Amino acid sequence: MEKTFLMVKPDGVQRNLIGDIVSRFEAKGFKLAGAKLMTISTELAEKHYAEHKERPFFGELVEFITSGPVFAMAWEGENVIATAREMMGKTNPTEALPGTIRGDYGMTVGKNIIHGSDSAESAERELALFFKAEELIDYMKQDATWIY
Ligand code: DAT
Ligand code: MG
Repeated sequence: MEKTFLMVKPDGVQRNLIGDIVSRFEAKGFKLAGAKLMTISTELAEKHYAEHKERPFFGELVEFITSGPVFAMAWEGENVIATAREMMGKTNPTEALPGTIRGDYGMTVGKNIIHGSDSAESAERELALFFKAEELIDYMKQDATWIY
């Protein structure tokens, strides 16, 4: 089953949104495969956001993501990568629709609450950056028969 990497950013943690965000993915029917509260080192932040290295906001982005604890998560389910991106809403919260996480809670692109992998390749790369293999739990949930 497909897995993605999601992360409540430092602003989401400070604004007490971990529970709400976890609830949304649980209620949708996705399965939590791993989670941890952690602080990101500059080195990890630079690796995670490597694709944006040349962008003018890269320095700010690394500073922000390392500025406080984040809640890193692995979620599993059919089409979870694309569906989680839809549930997050557009990168810029001013363009994100109501009902999405960024649309409901975000105000600026620099503090947009949540990260989510944008493709199968980035999901695999990011999950490996943030989780050891043994931190991703493979288990059955009874509700699967009522979801699929
Ligand atoms: P996403 O997080 O939706 O995948 P992205 O990968 O294009 O978006 O950018 C990564 C993060 O960088 C994004 O969540 C917030 C920040 N960012 C993107 N564009 C920005 C901009 N124009 N100014 C400031 N920060 C920006
Ligand atoms: Mg991205």
